Amino acid sequence: MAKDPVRVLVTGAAGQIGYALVPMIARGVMLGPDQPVILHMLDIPPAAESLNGVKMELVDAAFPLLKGVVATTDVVEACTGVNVAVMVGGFPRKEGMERKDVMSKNVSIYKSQASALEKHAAANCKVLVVANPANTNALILKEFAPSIPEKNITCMTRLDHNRALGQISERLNIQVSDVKNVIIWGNHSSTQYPDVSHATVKTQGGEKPVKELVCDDEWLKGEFITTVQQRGAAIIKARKFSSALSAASGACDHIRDWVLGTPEGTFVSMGVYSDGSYNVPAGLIYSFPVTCRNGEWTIVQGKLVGLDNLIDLEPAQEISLILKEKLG
Ligand code: NAX
Repeated sequence: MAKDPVRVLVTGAAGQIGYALVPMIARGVMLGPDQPVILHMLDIPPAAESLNGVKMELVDAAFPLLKGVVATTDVVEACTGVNVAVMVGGFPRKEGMERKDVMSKNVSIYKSQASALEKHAAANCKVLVVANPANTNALILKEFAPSIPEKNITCMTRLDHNRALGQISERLNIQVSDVKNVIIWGNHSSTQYPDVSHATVKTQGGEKPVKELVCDDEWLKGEFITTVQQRGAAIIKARKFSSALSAASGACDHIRDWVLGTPEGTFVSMGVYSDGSYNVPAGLIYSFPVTCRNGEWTIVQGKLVGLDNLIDLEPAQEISLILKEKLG
């Protein structure tokens, strides 16, 4: 029997990532090849015409799994009944802007979207924040949607995770699908810590540690880390636009693994609400290694090797400052 459609919200759907992401969702890349979907696309009024163009293209693509499209600039209409929300829209940091100014703009955006989700989304809606600063935006959303369970609000570090897998596969000249269990710790920013201490490569006889195969600690502790941390800037330099197809693909991977589960023996990186694991203060949205089963993520314990300065309090400090300013 055909499954009931799942409603997936993409905010900022007329933007670059949105344009790459919506066809992936409509093709079943996010929720599986037998899962019908109804796309809800939200953008702001200046982008309404462009958003309508995206809707027209979705119609023209005749995706068999796509059972409906809502394209709107009304946040309530966009959020009504959604089971999955991918928050890509936000105010981008422009030249000369302080981080604090961007945050302030995003507080207003995330406040209204959080309350619309809280009031109108389906019960147990899963939220993925992609828009930067992703960890902090997720925390703002959580702050303004207190009735959404904290386990349902996450942010994306899967692109960084996938970038780390890609770098290892290039270095060893092997298939990326044979590499697993890298970890992105912390923030989706240049302060993140990509870690291969537990990463392995599938070999004919079983599995081998990445560290043993790479056999170059200097590279693993140096160039590998900075390449992953600064990959976004390298893409902008090369393409003149920021990462879009890889970000869209990372968002699909994040939701797919969360909803459908991680393969046995594999963990992935997700920005999730800290329960105090690894001494990361409870309540921060922080990227940890997680496994997923039955639609729930669990932080994998005991994976910290030789890292002392893991905790990056930037989002916590930012949000308290901004909330203080906003709420008095
Ligand atoms: P674009 O500027 O192409 O698109 C953003 C879209 O959001 C625009 O269409 C804009 O009109 C819309 N928007 C603005 N305010 C909105 C609001 N209040 N409600 C709904 N829509 C709104 O940016 P794009 O390249 O698509 O990137 C989107 C976000 O993803 C940015 O914040 C970017 O920094 C972030 N990224 C996050 C990544 C991650 O790994 N977490 C990686 C890629 C990307 O840089």
